[in-house]
Parts: sequence; C-alpha cells; structure tokens
Amino acid sequence: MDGKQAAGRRAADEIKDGMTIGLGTGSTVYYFLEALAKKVANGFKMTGVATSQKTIDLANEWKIPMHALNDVAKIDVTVDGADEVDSKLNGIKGGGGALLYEKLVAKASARRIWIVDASKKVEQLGAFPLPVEVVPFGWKHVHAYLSEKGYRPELRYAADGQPYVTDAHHYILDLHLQSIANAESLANELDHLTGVVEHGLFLGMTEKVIIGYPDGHTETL
Ligand code: ABF
Repeated sequence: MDGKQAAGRRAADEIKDGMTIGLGTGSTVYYFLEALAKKVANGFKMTGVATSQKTIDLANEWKIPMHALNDVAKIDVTVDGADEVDSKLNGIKGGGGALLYEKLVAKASARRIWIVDASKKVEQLGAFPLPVEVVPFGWKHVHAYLSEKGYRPELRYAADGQPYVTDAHHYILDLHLQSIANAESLANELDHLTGVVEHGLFLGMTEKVIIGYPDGHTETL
C-alpha cells in the first residue's frame, strides 16, 4: 500500500449512506473512488458531483451515480486531493488542471476533506508551482504582468506540445515562486487581476486533511 491509497480508503469510511459527495481529481482521489465504488456495489446509496472530466469518466466506469453541480441543491462533503498543505490547512491545488471546478465544488460543500500522502505536508506553501487559470484571449499580457512582478510564470503545456487546455477551455500559467510569504495577499492580488479566472491557493477551504502513510496508517490534521 502507499500513503495515497491509505488516505483514500480512510476518507471513504467518512461517507454516510444517502450523501451527496463532491468527487475531486487526482491519483489519491482514485483510491477514494475505488473504495466508494465497492460500497456502491454493495448497495450504498450516494450521489457524486465531479470536479473534472477525468473523474466523471472514472465514476461512470465504476458505476458511481453522478449529478452535475447545477443539479444538486447542496453537497454534504467533498473529498479532494492537494499538491501542498500547511499546518493552517491552507493549500495549493490545481496540479491536475482542475482547480476552477474543484474550487466551485468546494465552495458548494458543507464539509471538505483533503486526502494526501506525507509528501504534501509543507511548512510554507510555494515550492509547488502555483497554478493560475487564465482566459486564452490576451494571456501573454497577463504573463508579462506576472513576469514583471517576479512571479516567474510558465505556460503549462500538454503532452502533445500544445498549451494545456482546462475543462473550461482556459490556459494555465504556473508561478514558480519557491515560497509564498503572504498567501492571503497573493490570493487577493490574483483574484483582482483581469484575465485570471482562478488560482490554486485554497485558503481556509478544508475542514480536515487525512494524511496516509505506506504502512496503511493515517493521521488527521
Ligand atoms: C487535485 O489533486 C488537484 O487539485 C491536485 O493537483 C491533485 C493532487 O493530485 P495527486 O492526488 O495525484 O497527488 O485535487
């Protein structure tokens, strides 16, 4: 077992019959979905709301019942991964390219749980490049602004060598900051930058973090 599997399986234990559940994106969430699919196969009742096409495809393959975000009145709990998490339960997300839909689903959820392995725990956010989702129209001007600020933005490319395009048809600029001394201030700046749709600073957006370890044990922050 690896830590991601331990965290994913532990999170599935938190899910109660009849819940509407936000389903995150990423390899840790894969294990959560796998455990959830087993419960569904044994008669567990739930409704899933996905955060990416990748998650929809997996849920369909594993016959997890799904609804679109617009079709649910509330989400009881969302289980998602993260790229970094600090001791204040702030995090960086979006390494998987789904940050916009992840943040929308998180905001619509009564409770949020992040599932990670120990490699995601950090003292200070920023070593992981901060994803910033931008509209393609004029993205080079946003890139130039961020460069002038010293944020070292890099356009994210897909495997085919073309710019990576999100499910919402946007581009992603990854900011190579190394460390973020004031995440609130940076989030506020990015929130007000024309052309930026969303960013990967998820501040105060989870109530619990489950950290999994290779020996199968988990700890909760
Ligand atoms: C997703 O989980 C993204 O926000 C984040 O990039 C990813 C982490 O992926 P993994 O679980 O594969 O490390 O929610």
